Amino acid sequence: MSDFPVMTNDRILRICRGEEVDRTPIWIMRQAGRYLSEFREYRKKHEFFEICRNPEYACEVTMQPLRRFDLDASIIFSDIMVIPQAMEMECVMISGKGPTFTSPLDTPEDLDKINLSPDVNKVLQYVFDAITLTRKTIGGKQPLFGFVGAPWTLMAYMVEGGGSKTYSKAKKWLYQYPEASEKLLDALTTVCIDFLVGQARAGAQVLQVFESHADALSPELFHKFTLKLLKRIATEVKAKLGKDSPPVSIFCKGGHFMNNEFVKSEYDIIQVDWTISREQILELKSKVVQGNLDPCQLYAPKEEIEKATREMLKKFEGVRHIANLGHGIYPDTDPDHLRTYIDTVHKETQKAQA
Ligand code: 1CP
Repeated sequence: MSDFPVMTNDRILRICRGEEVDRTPIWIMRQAGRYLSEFREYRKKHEFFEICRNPEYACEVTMQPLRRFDLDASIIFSDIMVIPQAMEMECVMISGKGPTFTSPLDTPEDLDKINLSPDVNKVLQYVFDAITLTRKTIGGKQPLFGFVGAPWTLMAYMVEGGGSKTYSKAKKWLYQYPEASEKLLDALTTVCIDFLVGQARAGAQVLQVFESHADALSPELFHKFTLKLLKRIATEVKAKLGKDSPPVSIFCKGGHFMNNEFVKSEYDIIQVDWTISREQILELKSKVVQGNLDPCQLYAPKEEIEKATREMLKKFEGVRHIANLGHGIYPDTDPDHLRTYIDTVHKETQKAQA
């Protein structure tokens, strides 16, 4: 790892170590993507998963938002679906629909048709190569995030076959086939751990776990099926990496009752969505808290974005804060409105030079 460029912007890493920073750092979930014309142009030439699998393409697309905006982090261009693909489930990206599985899991017998323990270092090596190349290309100007989809979120897609409003098919598994569900979730957890460890070894400097469908779960289901697995991910990743472990971040979308559980965990960063109150944020204060402007706020006129940004910053006063949105940026967002958000965070939080 020693031949990586020296970091010239390490605000996020400093915040995670509890050190002072000159201004609140900011990055954006889904900062590379369809709201950028250069990304849409690139996608005309290359299929989505072809970009993920080719380290040079993935690097190029990761760099696109960094060239436009004054961001404090990058996130490797990939998708959470690379894990189900590694488990030998076919998943294709359908325009206007999103990731789609050709043969979703229907009954527990279908678990025999997939590979529950893939050799991550072999089948996902392309992600590690993309991370190493991208970290070198960024040249120390921003730290690089690696990520995984959390086990429940991955299971939800593998059973539903794609996005869903209710996740009722996947929840049906939890109620009807609890043992098979646990078997699948446990296998996914092991893959998540190996994959995050590999990403850190390849050069990822922060790791984020996306539990994007936490909001489908009741507190009972959350406690029964996923909390212990999410905690295991942070604990085992850190145990395997030892003192070199990067900070690890957890995002349970829509899960306030879940956030408090991570105060007593190995996670360093808790990402929150826009529905959380100042009081709830303060309960997470012993951790770094990341978030949380509503991505729809970026549809408002620029003056209103500036005002909402100042209000958001106030909610995080006294907390170690990494600014972000409360969920990924939407494809029809005007990039200039995102610039207003980023620049306002920097301007409002810049400390006077000593
Ligand atoms: O800069 C970046 O963040 C880009 C890298 C990235 C990441 C971190 C992509 C590219 N996807 C993700 C994570 C991801 N993928 C999550 C977790 C974060 C979140 O909650 O938003 C999830 C749930 C997915 C699944 C996914 N992939 C969806 C949602 C499907 C649904 O209906 O629930 C979609 C639409 C995708 C496709 C996708 N992934 C990434 C991009 C740029 C796109 C657009 C597709 C395209 O270019 O055709």
